[in-house]
Amino acid sequence: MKLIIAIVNNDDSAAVASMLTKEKFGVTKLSTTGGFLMVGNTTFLIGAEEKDVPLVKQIINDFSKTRTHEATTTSSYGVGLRPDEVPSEVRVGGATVFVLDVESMDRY
Ligand code: 2BA
Repeated sequence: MKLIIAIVNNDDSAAVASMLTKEKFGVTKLSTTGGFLMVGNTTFLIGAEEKDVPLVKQIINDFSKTRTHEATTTSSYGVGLRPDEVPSEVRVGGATVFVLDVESMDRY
């Protein structure tokens, strides 16, 4: 079994969750914040059999769009916009996906 951790743009999270659950995958959604831009994103935890990992990745890929986001030189410090700052565009996502081995999964 594998644990898929997928960080997805908030705007795509409803469609990703909907398609994954439609395909009968178990999904947990966490509200998270990117450490660089300090804006909200969504992290999915998905426990799946190894044979199903390509389908899970495909769904995430199909429903996660790449976007540009305005960042500032202080974005990475989480201190927000200052009046003298020059914003610049940062390319974000589709999705960032990790696949981990799972030793066991139990429901009590
Ligand atoms: P953020 O950390 O807010 O990063 C948003 C975007 O800013 C990134 O898009 C990337 O284009 C840029 N960026 C991030 N760190 C940077 C840095 N140190 N210098 C310059 N530009 C930087 P993505 O790569 O698509 O990442 C989207 C979100 O996925 C991230 O939001 C973070 O929440 C997560 N993420 C990405 N890589 C990760 C990793 N290796 N480990 C954990 N989470 C990760």
